[in-house]
Amino acid sequence: MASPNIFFTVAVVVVTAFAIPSSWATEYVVGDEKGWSLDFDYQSWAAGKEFRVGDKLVFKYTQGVHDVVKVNGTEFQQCEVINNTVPLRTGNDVITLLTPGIKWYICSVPGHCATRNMKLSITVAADVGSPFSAPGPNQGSQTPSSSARENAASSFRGWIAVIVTFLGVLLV
Ligand SMILES: *[C@@H]1O[C@H](CO)[C@@H](O)[C@H](O)[C@H]1NC(C)=O
Ligand SMILES: *[C@@H]1O[C@H](CO)[C@@H](O)[C@H](O)[C@H]1NC(C)=O
Ligand SMILES: [Cu+2]
Repeated sequence: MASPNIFFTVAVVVVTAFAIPSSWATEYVVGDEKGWSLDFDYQSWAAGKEFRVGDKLVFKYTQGVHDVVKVNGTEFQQCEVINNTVPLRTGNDVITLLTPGIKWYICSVPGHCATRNMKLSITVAADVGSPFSAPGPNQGSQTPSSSARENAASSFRGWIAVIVTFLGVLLV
């Protein structure tokens, strides 16, 4: 008959493996020190980054000067909010990336998107941090740095699992 401690250990390992990736979510300040502002190249800013489900975008700007609206591809192209989405206006708007796919954000102040480049489009990848999740469809196109990050994450989780299992065995 297996000891209840075995089940406890297995439960701890599983919970640990799931909990670690979410604690590694990244918070991106859009535009870094420039924030959400006029004439900044947000496409270049986004180009080298690997956005994942669970990560956060923070739009920083002077309240009342700009806003942030999540739009679709058409609205992004036309720099126009058609969908009467309520803009975010706090000056420190935090958006958690909840689903994978392409996301579009613009400033709805007239001219700011169309002529002053206040438009950001990013691609959010699925969170592949859990050892139990299947490889994402973007697996083949990953940059070396993100692969390295994942490998490091996997081996770190692996070691945590080994240590937790060892402690669990000691308890039995
Ligand atoms: C458009 O608005 C509808 C209803 O308010 C919402 O469900 C949908 O997600 C919006 N689409 C986009 C691209 O924001
Ligand atoms: C974007 O939203 C508008 C308004 O809801 C809609 O008319 C348009 O077809 C949408 N475009 C895409 C690509 O979903
Ligand atoms: Cu603006």
